[in-house]
Amino acid sequence: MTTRYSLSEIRDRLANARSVTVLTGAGISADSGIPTFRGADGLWKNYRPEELASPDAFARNPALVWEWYNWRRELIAAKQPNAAHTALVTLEHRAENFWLITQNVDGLHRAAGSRKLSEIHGNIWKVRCTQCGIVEDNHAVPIPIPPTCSSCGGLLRPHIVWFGESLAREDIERSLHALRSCEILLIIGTSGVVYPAASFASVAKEQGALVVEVNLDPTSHTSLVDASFHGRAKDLVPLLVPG
Ligand code: BV8
Ligand code: ZN
Repeated sequence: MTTRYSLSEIRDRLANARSVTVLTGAGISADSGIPTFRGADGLWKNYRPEELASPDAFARNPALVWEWYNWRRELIAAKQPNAAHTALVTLEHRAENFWLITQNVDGLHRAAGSRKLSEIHGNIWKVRCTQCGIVEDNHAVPIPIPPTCSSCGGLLRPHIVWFGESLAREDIERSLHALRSCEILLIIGTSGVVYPAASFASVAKEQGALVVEVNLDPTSHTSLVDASFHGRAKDLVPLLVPG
């Protein structure tokens, strides 16, 4: 653990902060049994991202991409939020200004009760029609392949931001507002590899926020943060935000 602040100092700062922003990645859901992207049990282990999480891959072979998402939907459907997700809901209710930016598409923050959030990479439980653009919730496990739009018959795709695709403008604007106005940015369970989310820590740092990281290992953020706590999110986040 490399930090200039003790865990209890950060806990007290979080308890008294008027405005808190949180950025999460796959590591917060690892404790719910969902594999991360780049770890030893990583989702990408058996595939290369460009093979599946890209518009070209989907154009080339939509059935293969849907098979991968069906496998993930089936895996996620059986998982529950963990104590770290729940602690962030407590923080959302406690802090006057709170916003959660998640890179995760698993929907566990929403399932835990988070409402002030941007799912900047989309949500695996939403589908979007490639023809008429309609976005719908879809919880079918498995979803029949190839899935078609109920209103126009067009091919449905996951409502997820793939590599090479831009994030939704309102998500970027809402995230930047939260990063530029927070007193504390808490970064939980992300390797800090994927842009533009990987640049969010410096946006907060530039305006003088206290930046705190919770991760199993050092990451690309570690050199920049004011406090870095190494351990499992489900163990550390409830210590930072006692119920
Ligand atoms: C875009 C959907 C504009 C798929 C995902 C510079 C600027 C802009 C873009 C780029 C740029 N450089 C490169 C790019 C392109 C690209 C990019 O960033 N590539 C990377 C690989 C270099 N970015 C994009 O394409 C983005 N689009 O910027 O639009 C544009 C348009 C055209 C051309 C250029 C730019 C879109 C990015 C979104 C991609 N979609 N997901 C799907 O999920 O099906 S990304 C994917 O990675 C997931 O969403 C995931 O959330 C995300 C980040 O990964 P992490 O969450 O950090 O997960 P990871 O496994 O890496 O790490 C887990 C961490 O948890 C580890 O640190 C581990 O130690 C820790 N951990 C594990 N267990 C625990 C734990 N911590 C605590 N407790 C535990 N128990
Ligand atoms: Zn349609």
